[in-house]
Amino acid sequence: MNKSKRRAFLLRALTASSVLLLSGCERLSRSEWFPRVLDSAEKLTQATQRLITPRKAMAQEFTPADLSPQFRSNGTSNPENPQYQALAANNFADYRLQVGGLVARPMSFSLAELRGLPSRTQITRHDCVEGWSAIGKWKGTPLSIVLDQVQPKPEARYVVFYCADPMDAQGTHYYESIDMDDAHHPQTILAYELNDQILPIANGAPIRVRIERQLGYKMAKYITGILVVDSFASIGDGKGGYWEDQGYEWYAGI
Ligand SMILES: Nc1nc2c(c(=O)[nH]1)N[C@H]1C(S)=C(S)[C@@H](COP(=O)(O)O)O[C@H]1N2
Ligand SMILES: [Mo]
Repeated sequence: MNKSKRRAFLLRALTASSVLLLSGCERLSRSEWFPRVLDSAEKLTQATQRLITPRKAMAQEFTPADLSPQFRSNGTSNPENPQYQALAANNFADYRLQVGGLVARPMSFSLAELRGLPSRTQITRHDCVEGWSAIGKWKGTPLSIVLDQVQPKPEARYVVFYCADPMDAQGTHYYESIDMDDAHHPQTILAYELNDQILPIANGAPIRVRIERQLGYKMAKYITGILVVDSFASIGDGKGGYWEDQGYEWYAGI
């Protein structure tokens, strides 16, 4: 595209998105949460990204030739939690993933039950804010399949992941949250395999989530429970995740 064509294109795109924003505003202004959304520049970034990249767009997938020689571990590499250690000692045979909150049918899943559900395999690149990336092959149960089973209620807005690893002496555990759009994204999976092997402890055994259109810290490892909520204001310090409570952005889109 030459310069003037590109400019015309950008102008058209801007006009189109302003129209979208306006019609969005009309709808939003009638809902209570609009003022809260507007006060955050981050939410605007999120809204802009959604205009530019369709909400359902897939993250890039790679081929086996692209795999990193090793998928490193970051953050917790082995939770200092006696209950977790007891489960690990028994190869997670007694592990149960609790799924509850604003759902019609709270359920718990053993590893065998999760593995028995339809699975998805994907080779994707993981980007950590600390400045490293790695390409890995993940296999797991799409979160949407688990959600279909528990049936979120109409007021459900977020999915919160609780983790086994304590982060401080007070016993604050790692946690994360995503919205229902990301929860239903086809590449959002509850992974139990990495590079054709059972998910190693260093990478979040027995279950860690992959959210391929966001940064590494969103991808909670050592998941013990999933809670469907309409707000995360009363969880932790209320920012939606362990790192968010320390100042990271809740929406870490890439
Ligand atoms: N429970 C838990 N999940 C976590 C972390 C953690 O410390 N604890 N670290 C996060 C960060 S910052 C990154 S980059 C990835 C690292 O995943 P990996 O150990 O498989 O490389 O996990 C994320 N999920
Ligand atoms: Mo990270």
